[in-house]
Amino acid sequence: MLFDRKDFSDDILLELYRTIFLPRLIEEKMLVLLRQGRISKWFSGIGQEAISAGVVSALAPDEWIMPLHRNLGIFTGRQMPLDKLFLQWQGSPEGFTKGRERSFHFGSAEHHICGMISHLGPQLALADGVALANVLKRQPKVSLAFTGEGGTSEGDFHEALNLAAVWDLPVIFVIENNGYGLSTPVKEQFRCRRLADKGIGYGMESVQIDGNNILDVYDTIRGVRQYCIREQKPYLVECMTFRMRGHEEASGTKYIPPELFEEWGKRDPVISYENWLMDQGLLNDEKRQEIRNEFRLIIESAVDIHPSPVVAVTGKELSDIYAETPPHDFPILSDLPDSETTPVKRFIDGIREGLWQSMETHENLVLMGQDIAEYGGAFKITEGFLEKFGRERIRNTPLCESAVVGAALGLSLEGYKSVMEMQFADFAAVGFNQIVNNLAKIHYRWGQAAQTVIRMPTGAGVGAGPFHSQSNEAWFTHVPGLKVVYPSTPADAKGLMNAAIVDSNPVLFFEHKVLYRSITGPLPEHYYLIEIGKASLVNSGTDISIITYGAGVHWALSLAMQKPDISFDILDLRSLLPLDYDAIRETVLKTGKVIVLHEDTLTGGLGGEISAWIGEHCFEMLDAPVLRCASLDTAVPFNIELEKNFLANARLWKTVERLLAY
Ligand SMILES: Cc1ncc(C[n+]2csc(CCOP(=O)(O)OP(=O)(O)O)c2C)c(N)n1
Repeated sequence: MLFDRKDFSDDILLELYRTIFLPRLIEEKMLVLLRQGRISKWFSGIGQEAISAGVVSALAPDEWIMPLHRNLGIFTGRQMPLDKLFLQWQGSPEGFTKGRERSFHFGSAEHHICGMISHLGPQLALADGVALANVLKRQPKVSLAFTGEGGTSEGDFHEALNLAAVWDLPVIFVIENNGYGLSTPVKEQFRCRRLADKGIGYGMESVQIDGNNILDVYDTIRGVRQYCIREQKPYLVECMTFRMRGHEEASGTKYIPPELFEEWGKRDPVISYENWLMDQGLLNDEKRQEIRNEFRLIIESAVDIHPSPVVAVTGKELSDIYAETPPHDFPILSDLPDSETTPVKRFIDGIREGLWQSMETHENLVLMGQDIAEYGGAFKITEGFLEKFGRERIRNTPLCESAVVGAALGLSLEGYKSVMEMQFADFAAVGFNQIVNNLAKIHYRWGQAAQTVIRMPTGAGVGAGPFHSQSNEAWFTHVPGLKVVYPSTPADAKGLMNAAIVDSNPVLFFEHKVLYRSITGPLPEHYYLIEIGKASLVNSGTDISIITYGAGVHWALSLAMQKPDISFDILDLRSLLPLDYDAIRETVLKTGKVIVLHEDTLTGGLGGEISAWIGEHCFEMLDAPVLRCASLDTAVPFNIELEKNFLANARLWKTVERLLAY
């Protein structure tokens, strides 16, 4: 292997040796602990250490890195305390994740390392978000994300690279091409000659280098970093390397021809570099032994700290789901606005005013979405925003929902808030993984807040067919870590939008398209919040309770108008996660007869959950079974008559009659 020292000082060359050597020694220890049963799983990076060591040495310590499962050298290179790392790998409550996450699935804001989720590709777009924050702050910094060659087949790879190119983001994407994705060889993974060539397709500079040569990696990343900062552009680096052990320790290596181990064994990144340093007279046996002894001592003393024998279940599990929102003194609107003195506006105006005033209130708020800038968004909600707030904060996106949600999380790592507009709630399906696995779980996993709002124009009633009409809120109310709000009045839309933006957690904001221009109501002019998790009683009565949200509120109110002889207690939930159980209990207590009404389809809808809760907690208060009134268990049909028949409203009166008969 040829090493070119360029103008690197002796000190740098020796420091690089320490950076590549420590993870090798730790891994050797881990293999012993694995055999002893002290750890249960290990993904080895032996043979690939030059990449992590070179990368971490080339970046500034406060530049975010998104490592994967073979990047131990990133964690040690950022000086994470070894004792805590060992506790983490043993699943100890004293590790970085309180025993909640696996070996490398964690990060630390202090070390500017963002922990991976198992799905690999999604991490790439987080680097886009961090890079965007760096651009907005005018900070001369890069972010860097890793992927294996297997991960480059994921759509997330394409989305993240394309977004970085289109937005001119200073991100370094590093592919570790180690020949196999689990057992899948490269010839079954892709057809291009070199993965680096993919850069051309994105309009991005790229290079393929020897990933086993630490000086090549270090020098390349240093140069690429300067390029990205100078040109404000991304860069793709493909590092050729080889995985010397199984995918993980239990999975073996039978599928790899033995001669490959022999061939790559001669190119071992640690030993090759060590030998070169010896040849250069920078290292000798004595010095090498000295470093080895020093590291062994550190490793042994870290291993000696045994995890608490019993995983203490602290009772904090549920309370760690959400990040705490910092205290603030923004006005909270708790009473319904006075309809005499407050200007009456449309539902859509509530959303728009909320966004507008939030943009004025929070300088660190960015809006992102398809066609939201000049065009003003599919529903014209952000019309005029570009002129007022500028192109940096009002960002048109390419068609890439997954990458934009990922970028939102990346922005949040750097303290930015964001609102992403899903053009239609239906399209959240292609950003689903980022929402339910990355945004939702990050705080519980390693204590990182994800402050972002995703706007979800939802619902049927306009003959838009199966993919522009769905009610998919129940996809998300099932996911711990998310908040889900669903206003039905202009005032609630504004207050909940403002509250969602202030909140330190990921909030899905459902806005019913039919309500946009059909519903009006008093809309206070000032900036205010409405507390998330609080329902609103919109009609007080004694015969029957209708617990509902969104369009359901208006169906119920309209029925109450048509049937003045029946006394309806109508509860607008407003927040679906968390639910206001006190308000639910109160209405059940009042009437003893309950319908849960929603536009979402019946099976698996939120109505099932609420009915079950009432059954469990309010059984003695009931005079009849809780009935659910929901849409048909079909896709949303296009034809208007079919759609009317599909919607829950078609069966609301029948359901009321049935309940009254008890
Ligand atoms: C979305 C997804 N599909 C499948 C897997 C299972 N899996 C975990 S690692 C891996 C191989 C990844 O290969 P590569 O990206 O080349 O990285 P390497 O493990 O070689 O470092 C697979 C298939 C996964 N974690 N996530």
